[in-house]
Amino acid sequence: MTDSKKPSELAGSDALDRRNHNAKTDSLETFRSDATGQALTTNQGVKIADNQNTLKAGNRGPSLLEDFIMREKITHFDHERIPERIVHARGAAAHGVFVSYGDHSDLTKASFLSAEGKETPVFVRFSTVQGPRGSADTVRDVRGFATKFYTDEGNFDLVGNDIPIFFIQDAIKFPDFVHAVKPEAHNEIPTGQSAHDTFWDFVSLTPESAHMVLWVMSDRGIPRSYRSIEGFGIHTFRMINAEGKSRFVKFHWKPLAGAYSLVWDEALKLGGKDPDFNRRDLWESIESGDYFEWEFGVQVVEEEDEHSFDFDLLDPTKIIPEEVVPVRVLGKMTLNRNPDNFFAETEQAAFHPGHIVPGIDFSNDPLLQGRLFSYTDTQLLRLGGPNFHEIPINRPVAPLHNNQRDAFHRQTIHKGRAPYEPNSIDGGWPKEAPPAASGGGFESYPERVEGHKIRNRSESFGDHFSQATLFWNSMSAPEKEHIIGAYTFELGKVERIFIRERQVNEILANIDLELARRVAENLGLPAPTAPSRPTKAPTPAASPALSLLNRLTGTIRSRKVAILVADGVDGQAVDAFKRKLAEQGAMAKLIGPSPAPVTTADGQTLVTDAAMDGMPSIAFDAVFVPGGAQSVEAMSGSGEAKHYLLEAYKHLKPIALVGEARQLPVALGLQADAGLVDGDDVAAVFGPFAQALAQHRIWAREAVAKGIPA
Ligand code: HDE
Repeated sequence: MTDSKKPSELAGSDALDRRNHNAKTDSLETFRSDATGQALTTNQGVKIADNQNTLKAGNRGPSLLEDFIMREKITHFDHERIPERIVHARGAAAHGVFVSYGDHSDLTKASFLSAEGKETPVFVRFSTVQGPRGSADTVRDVRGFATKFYTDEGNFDLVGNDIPIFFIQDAIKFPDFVHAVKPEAHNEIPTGQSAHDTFWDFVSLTPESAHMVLWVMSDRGIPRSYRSIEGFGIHTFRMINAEGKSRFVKFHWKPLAGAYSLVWDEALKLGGKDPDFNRRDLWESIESGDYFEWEFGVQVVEEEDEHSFDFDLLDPTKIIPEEVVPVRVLGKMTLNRNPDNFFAETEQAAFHPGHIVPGIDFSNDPLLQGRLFSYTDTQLLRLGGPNFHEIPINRPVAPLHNNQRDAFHRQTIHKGRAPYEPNSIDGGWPKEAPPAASGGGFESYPERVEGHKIRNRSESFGDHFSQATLFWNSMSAPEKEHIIGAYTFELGKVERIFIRERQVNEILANIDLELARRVAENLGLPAPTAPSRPTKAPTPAASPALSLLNRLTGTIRSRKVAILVADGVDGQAVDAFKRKLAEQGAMAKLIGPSPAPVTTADGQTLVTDAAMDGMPSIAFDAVFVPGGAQSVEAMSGSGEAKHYLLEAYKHLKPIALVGEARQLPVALGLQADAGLVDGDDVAAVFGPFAQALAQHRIWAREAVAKGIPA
């Protein structure tokens, strides 16, 4: 019998052991509550004898106001919801650990980067931007990637995204942008999507958004997994070492799993069939010990090189191509523990780009400067007052003492008598800590600043298109096709034709005329023949690091494979394939015609993980169909099974078939290619199958289907 584990079994002792082991860096232990073996009580600690019935005047009589137990319970329930985040409402999070690869004190005096092997606990929340808390995970959108490092010098929050630039250059435009991308004001449609008039109205009137919108229309807008996104701090920050030497840095997270995405049709279907697709993947992977990992790095620019680029380092709509300034890798983050409680941890987590530690500082990026105001302000409403830093998930592990007092939900009980500084009554404590090479107080970098008080945008922020052209030039042929498809889909949903036209003529034509022409033709609009304003060729002309096809690892680690089984299946082939996948760190699920177990050709019972309609092919990276005459015959006659394979094929996934299953592609009219691997047995197919899977998709198949260049 195959030893496949159902997800429910993952909550067993293995997962618990792992969780306990990974909790060694847990700073929240004293706040966690375990009710095992405990009596049910009120919030006042009074034990409750009857949790089924309200206190009544007689068996059939009215309820009594004096029932403090019922009133307390209902009142608490009535107040269970807090305002959701105005952006990034939909999210999922995990705990983990950051390990420094070395002593990086030449760059920064931040202690979490000061020694090889130094461990710092982290909490990371991933999110989409537009949709509300209950919206689908796989919509086309930017993904938030917010990391809280609980360093021994205080919390450092890196509140980034999976795209290295932003829609706007100045914080004052953020409410406009968000109002435009949120659902339409009159009918609150569409949920979680940018494919509507107000979004395209705004961005077509806002050329600085051109670069970012192009990224969102690329495959980056529909990541396959949180594990497969890159992360970016976007703004230029500073790192400062113990000698006070400051350098500009851009923060990067590089996924060790590689970066790869869904195809659009999959993303749409997953929105309905599994709206929790990304959060489920995060949760289940961690429970099964398959952790999410990233390397953390920085692009470093010397202060004297600030003006040596053809864009402004303070402009958040620009990248520094990695070929120009390579990423210096500083350490590794592993997410290895799921939260115990979604609300207490994920929902109450309060991130803030202004949470920095000595050795890190801001630049004057006007978007960042505005964010430094917004994040505290938003928590005041969302978390009900200025004591949100006392909520367990937000507490630093570093000691915290000051004279801030009182306000809603204060938890600390201060023993001192003199909540002011200076004081002599409490011996002057707590006292200022002067800056020091390490362990001292925070000191802002003494940047020289002078200027007139003006509302203006620097001219150096004026080129909105050349880096969009750079991104377009850097895409592979399939990626370009997907971008054209995405603009066509989204603009096709825009009702006002003049908005479609403006996006094509005044934005796309300035990025690339071929892109503009293809989208115009798809929309039935006249194709522009010239840019609407003078454009500048990008330097470099292309950046290979931008193409997802160059971000694959060449392995099949963490990939998920559906094994289709029915009564009479060749159980040995199932076992052999699963073993080979496990050897390479990939995961298999057994998918049957129904949730019931199936019987193998040699009479064994095979417990399945799900039925075909419960775990459709869109939940997997590839499909394997073992032989077994009876099993294959059942599949040949089943619409569900045929659809499973056709859909996997349509989504460009590798399909391996052995034994009798070799007849299925012919029966389904599937054209042979490098991703359709068949053979006599598992040994014959596994090699080419794994090779195809490591390429993520069979792009040539799409090219053939659409009659486009591969
Ligand atoms: Fe945010 N952003 N943002 N943002 N942002 C919020 O803070 C804001 C921006 C980002 O998982 C809010 O706690 C302004 C850029 C992430 O909890 C709010 C501006 C980047 C998250 C806010 C920006 C981000 C937020 C809403 C323009 C990438 C989710 C709830 C100046 C570097 C964090 C909250 C989490 C959340 C304001 C632009 C990333 C309203 C004013 C650029 C990942 O404070």
